[in-house]
Amino acid sequence: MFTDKDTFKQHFQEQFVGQLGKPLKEATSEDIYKVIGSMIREEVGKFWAQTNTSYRESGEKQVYYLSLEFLMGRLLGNNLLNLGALNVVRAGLSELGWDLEEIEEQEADAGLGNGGLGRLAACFMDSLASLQYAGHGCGIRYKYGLFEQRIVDGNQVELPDYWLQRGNVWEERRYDKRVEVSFWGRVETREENGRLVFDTVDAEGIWAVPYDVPLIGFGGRHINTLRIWSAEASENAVRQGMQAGGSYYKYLDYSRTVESITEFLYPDDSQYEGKLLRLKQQYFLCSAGLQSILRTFDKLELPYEELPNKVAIHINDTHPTLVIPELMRILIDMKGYGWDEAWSIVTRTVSYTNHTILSEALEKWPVVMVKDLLPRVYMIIEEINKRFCAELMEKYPDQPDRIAQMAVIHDDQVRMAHLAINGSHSINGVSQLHTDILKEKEMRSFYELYPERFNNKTNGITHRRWLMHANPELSRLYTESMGDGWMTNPYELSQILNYKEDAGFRQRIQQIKLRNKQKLAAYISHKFDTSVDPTSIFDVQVKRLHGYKRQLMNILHVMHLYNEIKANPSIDRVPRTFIFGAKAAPSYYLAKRIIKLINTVAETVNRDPQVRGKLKVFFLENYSVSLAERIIPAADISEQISTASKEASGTGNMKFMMNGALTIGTMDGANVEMYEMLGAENMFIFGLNAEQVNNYYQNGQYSSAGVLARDSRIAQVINQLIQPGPFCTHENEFEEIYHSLISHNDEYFVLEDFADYARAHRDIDAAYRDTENWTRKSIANLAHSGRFASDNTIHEYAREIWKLAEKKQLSMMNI
Ligand code: HBZ
Repeated sequence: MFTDKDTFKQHFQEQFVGQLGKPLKEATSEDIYKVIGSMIREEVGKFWAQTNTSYRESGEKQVYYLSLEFLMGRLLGNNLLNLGALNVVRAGLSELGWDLEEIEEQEADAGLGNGGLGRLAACFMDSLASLQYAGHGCGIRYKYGLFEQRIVDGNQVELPDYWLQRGNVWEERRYDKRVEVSFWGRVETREENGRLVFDTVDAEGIWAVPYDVPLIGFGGRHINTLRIWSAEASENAVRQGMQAGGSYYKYLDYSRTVESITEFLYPDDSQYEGKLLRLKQQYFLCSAGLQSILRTFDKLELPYEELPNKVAIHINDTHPTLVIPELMRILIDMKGYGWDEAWSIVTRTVSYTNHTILSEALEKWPVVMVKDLLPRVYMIIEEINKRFCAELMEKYPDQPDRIAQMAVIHDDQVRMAHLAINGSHSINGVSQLHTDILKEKEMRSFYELYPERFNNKTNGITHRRWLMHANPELSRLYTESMGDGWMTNPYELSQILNYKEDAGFRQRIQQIKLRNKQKLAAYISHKFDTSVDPTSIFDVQVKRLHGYKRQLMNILHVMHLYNEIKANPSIDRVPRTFIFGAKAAPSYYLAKRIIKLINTVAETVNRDPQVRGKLKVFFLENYSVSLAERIIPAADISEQISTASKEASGTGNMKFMMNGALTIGTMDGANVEMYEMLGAENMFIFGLNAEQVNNYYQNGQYSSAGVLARDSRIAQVINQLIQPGPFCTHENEFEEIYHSLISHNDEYFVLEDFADYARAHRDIDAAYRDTENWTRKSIANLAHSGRFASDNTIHEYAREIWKLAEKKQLSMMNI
C-alpha cells in the first residue's frame, strides 16, 4: 500500500470511499487521518501476527515493561516514519490537496503519563521494537489522560482530557483475552494433603479487558505490543447482584464504580497519593498483566522453574510493585510451589527502576488499606517482611534501628521501595549521579546488603521521534553529509564533528535552526496575537512544574533582566525570548502560583515599549508531547536548572541536545554525563553541586535572608513579589512564593544559585554574539547526542538486566 506514491493514492482513494461511504471531495482532515491510520493498521497486521508467531515458535525470552504510565503522544507520524512510508504518504496526500502535517494535527495525544517516567516508557517501547527485542508494554487504558491545561487570567485551569472521544485507530479491543481481577473478600485457611491452603472467599471479581496497540519497529517488520487494560463489570457479578435482589439502578451504579478504576490518570508526578483508587489501579495492572504474561508462558508447557529464563518483568518505579506478592500468590496458592522455590522464581524474574529520591514521592500504603483490599496479597507481604527481618536480625543482631529502618512494613505502612528491592534481582538508577546517590545515601543499607543488585542505566530518548520526526530538515542534512548509517547506529552522529570547521555546513545548521524558530514564532504569534523575533535567542524551559526544577529561579532572573533594562535602557543585550511550558499538579498550590507569576511577568514585559526588541516572555499552555515536538527543534538554550541531586536524570535535556540547543544547567542528573562529553566550552554550568547541596542540608548553615542582604539585585526582585509595582498589582500578591524563599529558607537554593545563574546567562549573551563559534558548540552537542539514544539504553537493559540474547547490529541495508 505504501510502496510508492501512486499505489498509495489508489489504495487510499478506495479505502476512503469503502470505509466512510462518502466521496473523497467531502473529506475532512479528520476523515483522512482515520483512513490512513486504518491503512497502517491493516498493513502491519500481517507482521504483527508474524512477530507473535515467531516469538511462540522460537520460545525466546520475553520482556514485559509494567508501567502505570505510557506517554505515547501521537502515533501517525512516527508509525509512517518507522514504516518507511512518510515521504510516499506526504507526496501522495499533497497531490490530493492535503498537507500531512495538518492531518497529523487531527490525532489526540495519548497522554497516559505525567512526564519523564511515562515518556521514558514510550521511548523504550520504540527502541525495543526497532531493535527487534521481544519487549512489550503493559499498562492502563485510562479513559482520561493527563488533564488539559488552560491558562485563564494567568492561572492554570484543568480540563478533562477525553482523548478517546473521536475513537482510537491504533487499538484493538481483545475481549476474548479478558481476565478476572479480584478485590476485597476474606482468606479462609484449610489443610489439604498435609499442607495449608488459602482460599479467598466473598471477593469481588471484575473484568480486565485488554486493548492492544501495535508498536511498529523501525523498518516496519517487527511489531511488538502495548497491552493496556480497561476495567469493566463482569456479567457474573451483575447477575449475582440482580439475583440477590439488587435493582437495575444499583447495577448501573455498580458498573460505574468498577469502571472508575481505569477512569483517569493520577496527575501527580512527584507526590505520592495515598488514595484507595490508586492502589486499586496498581493491583489491577499487576494482576491483569501477570495473568496475561503467564498465559503466554503456559503455552510453552514448561515448569515454572523456567519462568526466569523465559520471562523478565520490569517495574517502572514502585507503582507496579504488587506484581511481586501477586506472583508469589499464584505460584504458592495456584501452582503448588513452596515458599523458597517461589521466592527464587520471583526474584529472578522481577527487576526494578527507581526514578526519584524525593522522599515525598516514596510510596507507603497503610497496612489497613492493603489488608482490606487485598487480604491474601497482604498476608504474603507480611511473610516477606517477616523473613526479611529475620535475615537482617541474623546479619545485624545488635542493630535493631537498622532493621526498623529497612523493614518492608513499618509504622503500619507498607514501604513499596523496600518491597521492590527485596523482590528484585536488579535495582537501577537512571543516571550515574542518581545511582551513586542511591547507593551512598538513600538506599545505602540495602546496597550494603545486596551490592550486586544495584546498577546504573542512564536514560535515553528515541532519536526516531526526537530527531528524525521532529527535525526532518536536520535529518536530511545528516544523511546528505554522511549517509544514513546514523539512523540505525546513532553513535555515528559523532561523524558530524568532521564538519565543524566547514563554513558551508555551519551555515546549513544555522539556516535549519532559523527555520525551526520561524515556525515556532509563527505558532506563538498566532496564539498570542503578537510578534516574535525569530532572530532573538530562544531560551526554553519546558517540563513539569516543581520546586526542585526551579522555574522560579528562571522567572526571577527574567524579572532581574527587566529591571536592568529599565534602569539602563541602552544596555547592550542580545534580544531574548523566554519560553515556558509546564503543568502543575492540580493540588500543588505553590506551583500554580509560580505559573501565575510567569504569566504576570510575561504580560508586563511583553507590553512595555521600553524593553521591546530586547525581551519577551511566553508561557505556552498545555505542554505535551506534540507541543514538545514543535518547541524543542527551535530552541537555542535549554534550561536544565534543577537543584543538584534532585533531578534523577532528566530526558528533556537530551532532546534539546539532540536538536542543537546549548544547555544552561546544574551538575545534576544526566547533565553531569553531558558535561563529561562536552566540556565547559559547550555547556553553561553553574551553581551548587550535589555534595554542596547535601552539606547544606546536613549542617543547616544556609540562610536565604543572608543572600538577600548580600545581593541588592536579588533583594529588588524578591521585594517585587510582594510590593505593588510592575509584577504585583496589589500588596502581597505573591506572598506564598516570597515566604517559600524567605520564611521557609528557600528549600531549593534558588537565591543561593541566583548570582551564578545570572553570570552563566551573561556568558550565553557573550557567546551568542559569535555566531560561528556558537554553531560549533551546537554541532558538538548534536554530535555527542547519539550517546543518549534510548537504543543504547535498551541494549544495556537487555544485556545486563533482562539477559536477552544479543541482537545483531541493524543497518539500513537490512531494514
Ligand atoms: O523520571 C522522572 C524523573 O524526575 C526524571 O529525572 C527522570 O528523567 C524521569 C525518567 O527516569 N520521574 C517522573 O517523571 N516521575 C513521575 O512522573 C511520577 C509519576 C507518578 C508518581 C510518582 C512519580 O506517583
